Amino acid sequence: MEPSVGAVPHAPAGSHPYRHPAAGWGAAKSVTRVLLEQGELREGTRAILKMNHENGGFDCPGCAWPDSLKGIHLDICENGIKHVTWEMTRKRVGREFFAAHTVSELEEWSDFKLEDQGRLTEPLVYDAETDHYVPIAWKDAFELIGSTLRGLDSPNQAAYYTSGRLGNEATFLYQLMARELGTNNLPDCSNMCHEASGRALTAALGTAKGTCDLKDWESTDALFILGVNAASNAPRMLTALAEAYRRGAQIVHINPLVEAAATRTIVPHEFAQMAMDKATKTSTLNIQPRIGGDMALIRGMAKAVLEWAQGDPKALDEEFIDRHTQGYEEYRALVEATSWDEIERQSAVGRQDIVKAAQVYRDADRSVVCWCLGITQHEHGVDTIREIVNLLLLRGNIGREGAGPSPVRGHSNVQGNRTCGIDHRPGAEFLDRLAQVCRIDPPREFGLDTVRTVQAMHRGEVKVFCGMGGNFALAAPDTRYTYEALRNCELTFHVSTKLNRSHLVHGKKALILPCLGRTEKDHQRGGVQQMSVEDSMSMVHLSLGMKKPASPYLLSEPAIIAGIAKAALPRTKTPWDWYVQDYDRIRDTMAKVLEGFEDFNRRVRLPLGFRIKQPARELVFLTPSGKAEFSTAPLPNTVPAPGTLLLGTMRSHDQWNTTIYSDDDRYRGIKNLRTLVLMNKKDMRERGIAQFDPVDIVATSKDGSQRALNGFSAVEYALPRGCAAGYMPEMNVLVGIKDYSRQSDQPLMKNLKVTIKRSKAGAGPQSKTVTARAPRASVTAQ
Ligand SMILES: Nc1nc2c(c(=O)[nH]1)N[C@H]1C(S)=C(S)[C@@H](COP(=O)(O)OP(=O)(O)OC[C@H]3O[C@@H](n4cnc5c(=O)[nH]c(N)nc54)[C@H](O)[C@@H]3O)O[C@H]1N2
Ligand SMILES: Nc1nc2c(c(=O)[nH]1)N[C@H]1C(S)=C(S)[C@@H](COP(=O)(O)OP(=O)(O)OC[C@H]3O[C@@H](n4cnc5c(=O)[nH]c(N)nc54)[C@H](O)[C@@H]3O)O[C@H]1N2
Ligand SMILES: [Mo]
Repeated sequence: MEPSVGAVPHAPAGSHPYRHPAAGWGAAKSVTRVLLEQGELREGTRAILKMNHENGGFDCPGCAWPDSLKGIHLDICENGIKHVTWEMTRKRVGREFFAAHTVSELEEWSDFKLEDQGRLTEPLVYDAETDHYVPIAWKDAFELIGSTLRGLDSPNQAAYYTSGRLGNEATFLYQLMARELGTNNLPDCSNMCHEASGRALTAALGTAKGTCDLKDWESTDALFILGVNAASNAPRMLTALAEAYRRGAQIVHINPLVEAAATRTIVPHEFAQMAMDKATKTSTLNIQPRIGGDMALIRGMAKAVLEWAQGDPKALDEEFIDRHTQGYEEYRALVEATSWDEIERQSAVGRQDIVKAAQVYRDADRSVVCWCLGITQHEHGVDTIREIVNLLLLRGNIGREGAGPSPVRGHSNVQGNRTCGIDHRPGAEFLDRLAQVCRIDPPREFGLDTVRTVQAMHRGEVKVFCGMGGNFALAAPDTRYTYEALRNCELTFHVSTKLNRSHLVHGKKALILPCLGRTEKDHQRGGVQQMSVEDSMSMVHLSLGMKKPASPYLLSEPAIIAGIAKAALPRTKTPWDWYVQDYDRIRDTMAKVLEGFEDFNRRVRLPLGFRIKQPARELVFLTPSGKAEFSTAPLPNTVPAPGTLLLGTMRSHDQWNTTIYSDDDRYRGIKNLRTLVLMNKKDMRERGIAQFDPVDIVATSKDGSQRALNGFSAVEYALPRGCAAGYMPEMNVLVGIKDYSRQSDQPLMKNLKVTIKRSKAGAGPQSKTVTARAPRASVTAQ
């Protein structure tokens, strides 16, 4: 096969069906390779043994899946280990490196190579004259930020982004700083992942989060898993799926792609099984809707249940519906009025298969529905999640053990970030308590989310951008537009562990502020500090770093926030240094401000931490009607127009968001290729495209504007007709800035309307216009 495109030399690209179970030997091999490459075989292994432990260890920053309740000693997975090892690397990127390379030169480097230079070691400032980053003292860095912020006409000219790994205590200080400064401009990565879940669940149940915990997963009769690639992105879920299967529970996967977690697995911590290569099934039924067809599919399941209920009242939980819900009759009428033809057309799933899934649902006493980005990153994400809740309500699958909605979050503390105040649309009650306890006067008008921050920077209305973790330039939609927006800023600064693209796509002034990672010891005057995090199932627990910091000049995130706040707020009312000396003090304040955090310091030290109460779990619905509310949204039209395809962007197995570990995607059988587009065989044939042919992908935005990627390789894949898929962040160039959902404001990262054509001769995969990891070079906006 021809070598794939890319700025770095590539081995031949390949695509072969993956025939092995998820996890197991492939995972072990991949982990060993990363440990060796990062020079961390001994220390890395030691640290990994301490990860996710009840007492002591640090919380794995790899995903937001909860820790085992059963004291499993190795509650870890391949991708968690890779993620931690990436942070613990022995490699360092110090001042000599920055002296040797200009920023313009680094811009040509791949994202892999940038991060692979190792951990950042000291604060750096951009010197425009020489085009180099040069060392700067912490004090001077804070003063540069402080003076720029003080010089703004309005606090709303700055935006404070959070990527979801920031611990709860740092999060609280961060939002306090923004609000004491006078802005709610707190865009976060949630704006790109689960905003739809929060909005839908709040409207339906009065609670922005899922109601399930691991015990519910362990006792349910049926699990419905929608739009998540668990084997790669929440691998510890594999254990829960295998256990459910062994128990005899039904497991239904709903995904246009049959992902590895929808087949079988070797349970990650069961080494004896691994030695014998013994796999457990993780699915009892797989259904492949067309991209965006989930709402119709769920509506079909509800229709089947309501039809059965006519002869068998037990198909519904009428008592639950009467006592706890609002709007049932309207919903029933709507479902009756939705024809099977329409449901089949919109979901691209036959009635028989929908009925099969509905049967599983009807026959289960208790059902859990889990979802992730395959459901949220759509125009109608909120409506789809509300339809999921409708289905759950029909059989009283909320507020009892083994049942409920269970979104799986992304970043390890993205849920905690929201709980602790990162919200551009804060509630009045929260602001009132913040004002009272912290004696500040927080602004009441809503702030900017991710998309609106990019737009405001582009218009010059936001002049200062702070990235608290993450890699905004690559993670945000519309890469070219986002780059222009960041470059338009007066000042951009990032609190980071590793060098990434966002440091190179900078404002007139720019800073890189290196911080401690979660694996590292955080020494403050009051001793070694711990940070708390909240997982997808609302469990809050402490995380204790154990490694010597990568450099003596690193500061903790709370210390950096305090440094900025003191410089920007000369008359601050907040005792920043006092908080940083001892994080218990931050927690004591949080206990007074945040609902559910009473007695925080004591409860967070319990062996498994504590669970934040979910009122909906107790059948208390904080909705206008005081009941769980059915929704009655019409089915959207999701059928692609003739000649067009729906394209979803997603992660490969060997990547962590914008961090790419290799060009392989093991479970999908892809080797050495990221600039690809997965297509149905017939869709390829219809367009005269053969396996690995170079293709041009043109996305048409809501406003009619077009964006293109050229010379990507078409790869045949078993997805429904009319669908295509490829990787983020390379494909973010295709997502127009105005392509966000009017329901959730989330960019439509799973729902691009594209045409795909064979590239003209000469624009093949070797074409210099396409590089694997420098999307800027590959944009040809039309
Ligand atoms: N190793 C690793 N772990 C991670 C991450 C990582 O990058 N690497 N990222 C973390 C983050 S921040 C997040 S938010 C999560 C993301 O976790 P996922 O949600 O699993 O992320 P994606 O890779 O975007 O995959 C989305 C899945 O949705 C499916 N899908 C696409 N469109 C549709 C649709 O219309 N309907 C349905 N039913 N399915 C659809 C795709 O086939 C794919 O299986 O993972 C977290 N964990
Ligand atoms: N097309 C498309 N785009 C997407 C998505 C998609 O599915 N499709 N998914 C979206 C989603 S769900 C998300 S969450 C975003 C991800 O967006 P981000 O969260 O912004 O990106 P990451 O790649 O997770 O950030 C990696 C960087 O975080 C820094 N970092 C790592 N550890 C730490 C730490 O402990 N502290 C600090 N301060 N910094 C640290 C490192 O410098 C590293 O380079 O991307 C979004 N973009
Ligand atoms: Mo995410």
